[in-house]
Amino acid sequence: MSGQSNRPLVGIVMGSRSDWETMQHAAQKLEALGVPHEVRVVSAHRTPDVLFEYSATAAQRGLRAIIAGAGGAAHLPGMLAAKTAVPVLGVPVQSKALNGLDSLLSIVQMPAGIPVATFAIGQAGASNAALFAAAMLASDHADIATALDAFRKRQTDEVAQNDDPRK
Ligand code: RP5
Repeated sequence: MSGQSNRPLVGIVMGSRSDWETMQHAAQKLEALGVPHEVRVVSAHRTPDVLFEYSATAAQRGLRAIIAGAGGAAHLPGMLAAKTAVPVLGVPVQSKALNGLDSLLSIVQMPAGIPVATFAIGQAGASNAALFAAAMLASDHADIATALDAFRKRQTDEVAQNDDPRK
């Protein structure tokens, strides 16, 4: 499928505005790859009704993946996944108290039956969740496939051109 509309294909959600410092890296990657996306703060415990509405309508609104970042008792990705079959990509935000290990374990340890794909803690996880979402979309969206290929090639070239760490 090519010939894109601007209708969001990916939703980036986070439990708090304080997660944006991390989650902006997902948004930047999607922006760079030309993936239409939306960004929302949706809290599992502060705005549970919004969470239910968001996930229950995600598929019909055209979302094909949801990148969900949360810290601490990070139940947001799992709760979203409970209410939608749209793939949920969980990003553990680095919490102050436990450096994000609590977030990671909260997100990764989903009981069998409701999957959440879990990425690295912090910025790397946010970036990779976006790249993963783009890869999921690439087979149906030629322009995203081309942008992803170009990104990978640039990354490879940069390493090859700077392969002497003393310089
Ligand atoms: C979680 O609690 C959020 O995802 C955030 O990472 C963490 C702290 O939230 P704030 O107290 O900064 O709003 O719900």
